[in-house]
Amino acid sequence: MEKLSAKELVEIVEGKCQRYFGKPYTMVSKHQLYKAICLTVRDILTEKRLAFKSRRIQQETKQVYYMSMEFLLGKSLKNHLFNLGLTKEFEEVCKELGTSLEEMYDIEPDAGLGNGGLGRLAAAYMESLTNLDYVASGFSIKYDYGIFKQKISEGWQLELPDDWLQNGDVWLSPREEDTFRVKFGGQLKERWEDGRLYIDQVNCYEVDAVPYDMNISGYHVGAVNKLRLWTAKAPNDFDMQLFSQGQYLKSLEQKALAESICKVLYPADHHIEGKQLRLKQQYFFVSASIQSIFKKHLRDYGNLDTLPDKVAIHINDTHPTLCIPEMMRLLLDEYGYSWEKAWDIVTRTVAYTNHTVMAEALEKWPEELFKQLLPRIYQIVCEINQRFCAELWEFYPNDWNKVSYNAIISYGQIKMANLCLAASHTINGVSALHSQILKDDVFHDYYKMHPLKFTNVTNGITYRRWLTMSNPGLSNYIETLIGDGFLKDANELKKLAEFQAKKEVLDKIMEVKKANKVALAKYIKENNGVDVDPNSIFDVQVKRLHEYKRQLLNALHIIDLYYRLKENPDLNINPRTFIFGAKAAPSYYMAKQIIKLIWCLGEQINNDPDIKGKIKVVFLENYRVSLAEIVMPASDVSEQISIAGKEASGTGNMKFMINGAVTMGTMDGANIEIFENVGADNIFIFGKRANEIDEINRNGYAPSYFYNSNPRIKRVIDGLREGINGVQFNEIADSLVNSDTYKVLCDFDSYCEAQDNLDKAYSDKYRWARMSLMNTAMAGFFSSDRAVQEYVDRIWKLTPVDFTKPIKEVKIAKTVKKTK
Ligand code: 26W
Repeated sequence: MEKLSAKELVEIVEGKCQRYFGKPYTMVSKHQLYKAICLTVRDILTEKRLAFKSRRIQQETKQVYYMSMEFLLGKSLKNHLFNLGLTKEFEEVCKELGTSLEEMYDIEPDAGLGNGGLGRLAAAYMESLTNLDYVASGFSIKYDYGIFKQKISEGWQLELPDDWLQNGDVWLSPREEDTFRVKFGGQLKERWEDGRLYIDQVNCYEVDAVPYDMNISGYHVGAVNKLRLWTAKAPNDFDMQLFSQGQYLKSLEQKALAESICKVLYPADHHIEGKQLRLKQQYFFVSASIQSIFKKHLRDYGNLDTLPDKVAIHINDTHPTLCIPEMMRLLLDEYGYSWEKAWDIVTRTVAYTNHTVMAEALEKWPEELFKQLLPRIYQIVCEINQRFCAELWEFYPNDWNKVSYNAIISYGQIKMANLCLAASHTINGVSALHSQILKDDVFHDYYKMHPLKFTNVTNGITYRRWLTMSNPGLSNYIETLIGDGFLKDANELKKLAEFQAKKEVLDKIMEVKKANKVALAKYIKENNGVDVDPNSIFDVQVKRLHEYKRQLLNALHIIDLYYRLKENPDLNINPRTFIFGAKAAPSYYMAKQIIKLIWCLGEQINNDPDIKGKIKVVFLENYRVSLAEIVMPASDVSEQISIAGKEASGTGNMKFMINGAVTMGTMDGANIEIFENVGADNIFIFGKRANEIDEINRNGYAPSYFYNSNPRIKRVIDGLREGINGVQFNEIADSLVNSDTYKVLCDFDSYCEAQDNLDKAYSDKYRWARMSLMNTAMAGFFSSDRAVQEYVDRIWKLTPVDFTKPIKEVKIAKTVKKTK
């Protein structure tokens, strides 16, 4: 496909304005212009995708379906243009049309269809699969409202709806012809016909799943993949009969009930609520997805026997687990397979990634609720469970505890992770440590039965977005040093290490960092009204708020430092700006208290003349992908301070690293691999190791000991009780002294010491710049292209589409021009 010139593109955009808004481009609003531009890009991508599809069909390429409740895409326009190599052309287009590309980028809302790491990872993997010419489709829900917008009012978090479809729907193309029906509730009726048993679900209520497709682009490649988002619709918009009888409201009820399914993304991570609506969401999207996968496979290959050879289905955490019994249901009930044959197909097709070891996040459903909502699926899960328990019993004879602990159904609960283990050919964790913990602890019993099923794939990030697009200053400079090879292969960043002793390079790196800090300082001034000094250390912790991530440890260190400065205003430290960003799950009381504490710290410290502006504290509202794109390039210090053993991987840590921030971290998740890549000289490690935490837990932990024996800890906790900015934080103080589940007090001294070391390192300008450079240089391993290749090799066994093979001319070529 030849590249369109700016002139041709202008014509197409003009055509879109006329067609969609009935006006010449000179008269449309900026929002309409934005839409016309996006629609143009969408058409270019769709044309490419169809050409890619023809190759896939001709080559009968195996493909992966990535099932995930969350895809945290962020903004798309900039990304697509970058990937297509059309940024310059569209800059010209915008100029011609009397606007700027930046202005267009600003209009686009973040597609916030995710909470945090798991959702962002799903988006990254779709993009990397595309970068590598693999065929992949993502499946999820088209939520009307994504992750809530966070407002901070006097330090308290408020949640506002995120109406992302307002300007975000331009990327979505409805595909009504691919609608599937999903059934809930009712009763089961058995029917024998032609010597075969059929199960009918009667008196159920039915919902139509209508797909909307989004293009996923890759960097300078021929591939374009798709993300399919399902929306729920009542089969009949409203019941005419009821309406005629005068029951107006009732006639609309069905519609409202159906549409409630995709209304909103659940905003809690690491804590399940067991709500019926969430179970409905899960079944809704996997049922539609599996039906769609089967239909396509039958169209392409004629029967489902070959499914495992041509299709890999990936379960992103347990949320899409129901695709296992749904596949069984279709194979048994619709396609007449025997149980054994159906199970063989399913178990050779599905694989599962675990993303958390937090017990409260491992999904369980009350058996009664499950049975009523999904009667046939329940039957099938019971059968899977029986067979699974028989296998457990054989391996652990007479060990009732082990059998019931590992069973899929026990004590009135259905445990999704255990169902995933039973059916998946491969199970992986997301960092070396996490995968080890799965084997040693969380899934230990099952691991002993099937050790070969377990593997590790350390997470990765879309480094072009985080480095080249978000930090053009650094990326362009890197290009002058090592060429542009790193844009295709992140490992080439290693070549930067050669320059670690070159002062002029280090000067330039720090100059770029400074410019990025000035930009962030401007953002902070505009949004928080706080003046921060771009010459101070920008020390940043941005991630979901959770006690295990220990934002509280960071806050306690700041309080301690503040008291030290009050005692001695001439304390010799580098000025520091502590920056936080974090959304709390709306029902997570303690998390909201911690946000309030951080906010109060800011109020008190930023307005205290005694400390001469040496430290400042800023809480950034509404942390999201597009804000991360401003924060990462401007950070000096990356706070990755979770209690060891609890952060499965972390991916923010990788984004900071590639932007040259130095990690202050525990030996947890992927921090360990960052440490291994960057070396001990270029990272600050502190705190108990995972095995030490285990030992402390075994021996019993008494946080009051630290309070009573450590005067600094005592002073800080007493300070919480006395009040920060006039607000007392007794509940936080109590929880620290009485339980301290996440061992904040135990790691406090070690953290403070590491912070002092960091301060010293920063005083040596070139030492710090070298550390920063080495972090960027060694970050290549954390590319999601590498991670996806590992999934392909170890789990999905895909081959890329071959672009060197000739292809028959595709009919749809040149549609872009025709539809202007
Ligand atoms: C409410 C149910 C629930 C439970 C868990 C919702 C969401 C989750 C996710 C598994 C939480 C999550 O995002 N985990 C993060 O996954 C990232 C990608 O692998 C890791 O880098 C993070 O360490 C992990 O916390």
